[in-house]
Amino acid sequence: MEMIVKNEKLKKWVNEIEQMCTPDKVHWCDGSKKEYNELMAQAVKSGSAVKLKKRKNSFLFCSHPSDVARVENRTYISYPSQIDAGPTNNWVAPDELKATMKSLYSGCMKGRTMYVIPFSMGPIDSPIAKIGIEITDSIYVVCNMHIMTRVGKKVIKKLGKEGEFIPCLHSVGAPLAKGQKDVPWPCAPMEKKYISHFPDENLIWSYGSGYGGNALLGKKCLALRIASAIARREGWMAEHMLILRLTSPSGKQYHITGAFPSACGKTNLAMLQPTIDGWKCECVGDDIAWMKIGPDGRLYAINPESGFFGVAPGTSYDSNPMAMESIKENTIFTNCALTDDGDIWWEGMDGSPPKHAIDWKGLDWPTERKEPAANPNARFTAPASQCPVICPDWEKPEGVPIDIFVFGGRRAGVVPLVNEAFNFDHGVFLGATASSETTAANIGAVGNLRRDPFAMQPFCGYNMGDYFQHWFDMGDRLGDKAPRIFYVNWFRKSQDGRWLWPGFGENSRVLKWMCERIEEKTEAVKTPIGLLPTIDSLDLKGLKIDKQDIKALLHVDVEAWRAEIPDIEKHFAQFGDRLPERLRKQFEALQERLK
Ligand code: SAT
Ligand code: MN
Repeated sequence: MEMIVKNEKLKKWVNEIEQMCTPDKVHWCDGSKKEYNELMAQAVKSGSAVKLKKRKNSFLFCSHPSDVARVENRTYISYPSQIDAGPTNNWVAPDELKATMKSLYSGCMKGRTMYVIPFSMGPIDSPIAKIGIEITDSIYVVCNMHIMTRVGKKVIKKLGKEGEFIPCLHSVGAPLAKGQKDVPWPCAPMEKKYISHFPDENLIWSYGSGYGGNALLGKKCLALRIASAIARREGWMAEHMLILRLTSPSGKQYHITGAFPSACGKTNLAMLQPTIDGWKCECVGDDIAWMKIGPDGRLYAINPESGFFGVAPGTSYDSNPMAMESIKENTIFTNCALTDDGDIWWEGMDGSPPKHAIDWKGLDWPTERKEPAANPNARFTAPASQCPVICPDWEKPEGVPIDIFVFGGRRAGVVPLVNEAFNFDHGVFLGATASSETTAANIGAVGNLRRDPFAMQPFCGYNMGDYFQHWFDMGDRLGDKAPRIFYVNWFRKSQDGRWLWPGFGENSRVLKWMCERIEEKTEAVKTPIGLLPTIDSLDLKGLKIDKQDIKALLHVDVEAWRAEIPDIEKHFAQFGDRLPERLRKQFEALQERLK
């Protein structure tokens, strides 16, 4: 395969990296099916992947047990001064971090092939799209990038002679000595892993991990951490949000974006199948939204990705039929179990568990210790185009106009099912104080409560206090065309630990209420924390739910909210004088209302 590259800057950079990493070979990715098939065949031959007998053109990879999720404590935002990274990011000065990483990168691709992946985040012709070049020594990364982004010749063509690109360097950090046999999932030990960002230079350096957001650098590294910093400079938004289109029975379209932490059901919500008559939902994106103000003054969103990197466990025809349909073929599975007939399986899939399987660690399952067959952060990588409810406009270069922002998290208590902000400033306060119980998407303890502002805590590429201010600035520019803001919690539990709300398709009832709110067709009650639905204003037709449970879902427990105050205080205090005055005012107003 020959690809003509005219961009001198790109050639120079690739050359420099080759000198530093000393791979055996360099391969420029053309993005073709042929390339994908050849690389997969190689991965199968070497023992890194298994071709699934039961699923067309689909493969299973299982990682090293130490490399199963994003590593937030090894993720760095590197500016010359620490204050610009802010209190929520790990920081090392650029010179020092680069020196450390250069010594790791030196000779790190020995015995391997270096792949150069030209990719576009966003439809190639979109004015919102950006070009990245990922250099990696992992076939798994190349194949995933083929699905998650637009890759290859068309990107090189678009880049042309003078085009700008974001350089993304990745290595698994496991050079091979002469004659040394490779392992199925090469990676470096934890203390040598670095996921580093240099936002002043639009530069990403990742070392030592082959998993998900640590290695597929278009995703969290470029489309969120670097893009959020660019977006602030240029006056747009890069958010950790799903994008969906809801169409009412009368044919009116509403576009909704929703920010939820990793593994809190964004993919399920993005592919929701409404249970209420006449409403239709279509998916535009399930993880990231890039939004710019259009010529008409409204906010337009594109999905910069072209695939889904979804959490597998819990995904079933019951919970997310559209995801199940999306992964029928041409899908990469990671850390799922392998059944004896050559398919994948995970906890929470439809039907009864297999009698026997090979678990994600490669062992016979079930095990005596009753461990799960699939890792809790097991994933599927599937082309978005395979989703039966993908929105016909999902690749529209100018994006879709946003009507509603939804924030949320996983909270067993306190936070009601839904709550509307009094106004944009109050909405920014809701986003800035969003909280959630932690999940398996990050290496660390699961189930701890943490503040995850705008679901961007692990993904904001600059000082979070400045990011809050950027939200106010965008709101000011949007004025009365700003999307309305709501906060949801699908995860509230009863005293005896039962989910109060059925979730999934039934969430359409809550979205419908939001649409009726913006049409001024339905009522809300004013509470100290925001505007809540009256019991009768939620459409509960055909839903078997106890009146008491609905009451509990919509209950605002003033005592419990007062108890949140010290935690919000502590959360805000960390931003010092970078905390916008307008947020402080919102906080004071909340305390006043709770008195
Ligand atoms: O591993 S990823 O960062 O891509 C997935 C997630 O945490 O949302
Ligand atoms: Mn995510």
